[in-house]
Amino acid sequence: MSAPGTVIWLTGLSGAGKSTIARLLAAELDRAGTPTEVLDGDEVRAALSTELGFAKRDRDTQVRRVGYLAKLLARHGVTVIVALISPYREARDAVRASLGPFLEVHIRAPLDELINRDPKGLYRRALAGEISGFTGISDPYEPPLHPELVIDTDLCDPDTATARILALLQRSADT
Ligand code: GGZ
Repeated sequence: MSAPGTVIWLTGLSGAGKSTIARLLAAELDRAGTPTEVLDGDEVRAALSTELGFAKRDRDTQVRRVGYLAKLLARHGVTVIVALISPYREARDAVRASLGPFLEVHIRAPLDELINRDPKGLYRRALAGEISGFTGISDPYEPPLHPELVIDTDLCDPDTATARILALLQRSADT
């Protein structure tokens, strides 16, 4: 289904759907017998990056750490799904350059929609000034210039998004 060691890097704003899609995608790959691991920003922060905040330098460190973990897993043939805001293009591109097969997928939705969804109340708090440096509100997000795929989660449901990434994986394994 996918070339061994492929890294699927889901980037996008908080609440866009990265974690949901990562879990669904992992379940599909598991079902197909593909060794798969998910590296989710929240979880990696809790396990390995508790000292990091959200300044650019810290976010870049987080991206580098996750990229390194992905590299270790990928070189043993694991398909790695990363779900990370990873807001800075240069950091993402540096990770891409350090890895083998790499599929960058921009998971996006309009900011109004994200503010409406707001399952954790983070946008409300950011807009109220209670969280500083919140990506998309008071901190930048640099969209990928040449992603392998863009998914608009206001226009398609998580199952459709997952199917589109699986199709991308299949195409990239065939080339
Ligand atoms: C962005 C923040 C912030 C700020 C806390 N900016 O969607 P979530 O809530 O559950 O996951 C987000 C997580 C960001 O972790 P990442 O490691 O993916 O970010 S990065 O790649 O930029 O290092 C979000 C929550 O933490 N969160 N404060 N200021 N998101």
